[in-house]
Amino acid sequence: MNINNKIRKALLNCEITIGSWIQTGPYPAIAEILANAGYDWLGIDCEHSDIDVEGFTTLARAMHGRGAVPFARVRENDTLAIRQMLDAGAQGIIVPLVNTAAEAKKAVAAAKYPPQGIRGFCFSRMNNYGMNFDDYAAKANDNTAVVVMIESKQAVENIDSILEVEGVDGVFIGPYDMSGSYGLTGQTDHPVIKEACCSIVDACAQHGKAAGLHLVYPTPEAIAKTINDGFTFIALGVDSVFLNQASHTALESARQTVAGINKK
Ligand code: 3PY
Ligand code: MG
Repeated sequence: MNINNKIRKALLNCEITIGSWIQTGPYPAIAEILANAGYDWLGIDCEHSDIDVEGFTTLARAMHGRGAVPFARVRENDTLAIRQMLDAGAQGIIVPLVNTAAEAKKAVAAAKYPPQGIRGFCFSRMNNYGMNFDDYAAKANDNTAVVVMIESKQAVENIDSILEVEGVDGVFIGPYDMSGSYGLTGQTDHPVIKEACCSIVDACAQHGKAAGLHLVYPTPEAIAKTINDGFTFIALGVDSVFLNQASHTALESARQTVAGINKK
């Protein structure tokens, strides 16, 4: 295997990588800002946003040459959705709501060319519109990362069989869907959810596969805990959350200062 994709290599070696998440839309400045910040990878969310294939392509172009590897969180576990994102420039896919080994196999098959899978061959952005067809076709399976999302009680129950699927490079926990599936919507710190997350990390360690977590609110304490717990594929924040928090904090501090001046 000759792997050039630094994030797939890190996933297979269970080495820590730090990514972030784009959800606001297909705005190239956001991709440039986050890539320039130095994140190892960026998850472009095509499940919970209006980012379509064209939007993904725009963001992947903005990231090009800036070091951050583009991952697509595809809109669903769908063969065409996965194929189109890979053709557009995704070097990894993050597949939501994978609950069974059969669903994990379907995701891997969509992402890999025959004989390993059923990805269709064609000229696309990824092979420089056909100019690098042979080279890309020969190396793509080794260089395409497949991460499946574990975000339901059913997936937690099936974690061993999901991790046994060849071609699953790692898993990524969606804490919000996970909490919802246990009837604890939004309570991502609830002991039941924490226990589920621990059982996933343990299973990953047993199967030698990478465990990932989306830290939507990446406080220093949460980051330290995530790393100490054994997660290696870590997404920090969401572009919208960064903007929300920084804008609210700045305004709040200005309002307090003005109130202090007016009191005098
Ligand atoms: C979730 O929390 O369900 C997510 O999908 C976050 O990425
Ligand atoms: Mg989710």
